[in-house]
Amino acid sequence: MRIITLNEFIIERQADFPYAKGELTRLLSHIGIAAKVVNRAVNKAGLVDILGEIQEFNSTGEQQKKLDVFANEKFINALMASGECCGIASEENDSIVSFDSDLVNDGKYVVAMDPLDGSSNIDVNVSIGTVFAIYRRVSPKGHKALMEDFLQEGTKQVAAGYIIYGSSTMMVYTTGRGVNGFTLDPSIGEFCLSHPNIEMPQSGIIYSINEGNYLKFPLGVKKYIKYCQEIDKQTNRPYTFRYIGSLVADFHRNLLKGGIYIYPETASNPKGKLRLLYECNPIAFLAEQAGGIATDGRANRILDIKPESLHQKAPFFVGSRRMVMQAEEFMSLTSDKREAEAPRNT
Ligand code: AHM
Ligand code: MG
Repeated sequence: MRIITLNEFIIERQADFPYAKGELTRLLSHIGIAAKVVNRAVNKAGLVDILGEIQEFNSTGEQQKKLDVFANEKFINALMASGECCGIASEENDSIVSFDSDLVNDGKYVVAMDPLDGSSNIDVNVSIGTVFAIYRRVSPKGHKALMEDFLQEGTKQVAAGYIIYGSSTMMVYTTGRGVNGFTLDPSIGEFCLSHPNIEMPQSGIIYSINEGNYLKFPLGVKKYIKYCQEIDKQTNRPYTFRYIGSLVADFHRNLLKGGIYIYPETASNPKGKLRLLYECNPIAFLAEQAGGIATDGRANRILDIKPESLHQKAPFFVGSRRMVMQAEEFMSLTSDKREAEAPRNT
């Protein structure tokens, strides 16, 4: 079988965009390089002094891990070196980072990212990931990137993807023409096409949600969870519960096997926990490109939400189309004040 490396693939795909000049190609391949550098650090994290916490706090006030900071630096450096990206927004930085040099001011893209998602899993050898969304800047070229370049709806993404540092390391991305996955072959140090044209099953048997928050969930979510647990041979229930606590890893599994991931609003977090710009939007773009859907649980498509601030959060329902629609139905038929008849089988 012919091996197709990530770089070969993105160069070949450039032909899909007749007016493309190779800028996005270069940007994606620099992301691939940073992914390899971070992967090396993740792999030997237990051996060197890179685990643990440092006394600094990120944009949302959480304590940063050393590996978060390391990954942030590596991705920023790679994006800057590509010359195609004029600024980044990262979970690890309070404000946008605008690169300021003649070379990068001409870059026509900005990148929003969570350099190391699933921070609570870093120290315990459980899968973590990097998530990124690429937007075309709206401010004029030749100047520093501005906030307005980042506050764009998810529908404006030109590319998005993630790297999962799991039992193997993979990069999965889309440029709006389907979703493709590449597995890092450590013997040659290259990402190789392993999952072409990924299609998410329309339905599945896996539900992923932090059930520890059950009491704080909206009634619709509580009822949906009970629905998942009911016995019904026709619809393969009870479903299987799987929750890693790394969005990338939970989504990756559901993408391949079929399933639903929910991080809803709760009483204490009325907007949920996940960040719209660099967690929900890229994952939603991938989900849609693979045939799935992503909503806020209130019938709003994630990709249509107009962001108002950099670290804005959104409730997130993502996964196999039929499962997300079913969960939406439970949400629409119940309100937190009144119990209503729950919908039955799809
Ligand atoms: P992080 O970016 O600080 O790691 O937080 C995001 C993570 C997601 O990867 C994961 O799905 C979720 O937070 C888990 O949150 P919880 O522990 O509340 O279930
Ligand atoms: Mg993080």
